[in-house]
Amino acid sequence: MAPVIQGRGSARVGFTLYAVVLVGVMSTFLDVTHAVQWIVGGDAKWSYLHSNAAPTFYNDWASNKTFQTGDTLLFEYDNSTHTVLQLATGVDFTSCNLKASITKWTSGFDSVFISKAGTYYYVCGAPSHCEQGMKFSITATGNFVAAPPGAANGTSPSVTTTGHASPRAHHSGILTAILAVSVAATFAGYV
Ligand SMILES: [Cu+2]
Repeated sequence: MAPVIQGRGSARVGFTLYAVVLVGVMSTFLDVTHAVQWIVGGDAKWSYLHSNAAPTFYNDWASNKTFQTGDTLLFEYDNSTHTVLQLATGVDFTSCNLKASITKWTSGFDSVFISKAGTYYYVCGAPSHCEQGMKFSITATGNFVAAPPGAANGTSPSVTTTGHASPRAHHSGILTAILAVSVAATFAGYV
């Protein structure tokens, strides 16, 4: 009798280890392949109307999101009215010093790939738009991620997301579900 029970116990331990390893591998895989493409401003996109109505609109949009290296910012806008400037420093950002721009985009559909961890400052280059709130900063964390071919600044992206919810949170839910099922199966003795 004892050897049988011990055998079942070993199988359970083995299955649990297998489940833990599986979840770990999947976490790594998802982390690498599911960078987020954020549509700046969500449904409002990159628009003076929204910043003018609510000067903190873009700051608010960015402030509740987690940005990581490998993510992309997609600026969609009317390029007869707006541009996108990247500013170098927080001081220039705060004072809307447009002359301090280090990069400028003007296509109206600009994809900005985040390779390195750090804080990035973006503003509109149209007169008074930055002062009116068409500005935000992000802080990205993570290891260096080389821009994939065709994803250089200002080129069209191949994938879009709404930018409303983080796909990472979604995947965490899936992983949690897998782990829960694995643990449940183990305790139910389906091994
Ligand atoms: Cu503007």
